[in-house]
Amino acid sequence: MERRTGIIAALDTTNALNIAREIREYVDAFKVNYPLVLSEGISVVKELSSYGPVIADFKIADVPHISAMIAEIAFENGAKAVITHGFTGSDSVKAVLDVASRYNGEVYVVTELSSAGGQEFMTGVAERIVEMARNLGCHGLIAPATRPERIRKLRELAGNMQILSPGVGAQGGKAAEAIRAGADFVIVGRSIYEGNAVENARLLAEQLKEVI
Ligand code: O7E
Repeated sequence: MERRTGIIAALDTTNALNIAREIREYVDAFKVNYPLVLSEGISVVKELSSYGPVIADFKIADVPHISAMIAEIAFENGAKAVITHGFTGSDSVKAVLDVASRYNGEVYVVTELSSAGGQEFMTGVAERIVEMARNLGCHGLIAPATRPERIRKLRELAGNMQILSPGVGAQGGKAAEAIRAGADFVIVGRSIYEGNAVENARLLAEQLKEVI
């Protein structure tokens, strides 16, 4: 993912297209999650692509042939990247990567969720997930802005992979701190789209200029 502002907008809102059009100068990509795609349909991925690269966050976590089918649908609808879980094991992640390579697309692997529950099981295997993702040639990782010390640790193991970090603002994480800990991008939802999205995105981009 090419970095300019370091911000990826998580558009978990029904007003996504309008917001994307208004904030595109302040963000590097848009992330599309289930609340949006299940209410608007898959065509929203293509529509959003006209405003910037789209990361299809379909949290792929299935057996390889189904994981591949999900990735195929994301890429054939214009996604630039997909997010897959890593706990599925290497066969499913590899199936997603094989599809991505046909589209020149990118694959980001979830390490541990930014929520408190992410520590119950996922923290215990996150390092192994990073190692698997790196060995397979994945493009990047998702790691929690709510726990910068974990970003720092996972960064050491990540090699050239990029780190995308959610959990900023509404979940308590701090954008600049996540970047300083080793994240390449922050993923930000409510702190942008709730209230004045343009002003929120502009201020965040301004703030991140110092650390990018
Ligand atoms: O808290 P917000 O409003 O800034 O939204 C955060 C977004 O990042 C939301 O779309 C959520 O699904 C996503 N996210 C996390 O919040 N935490 C994680 O650990 C991982 C993700 C994510 O995008 O990865 C896919 C599972």
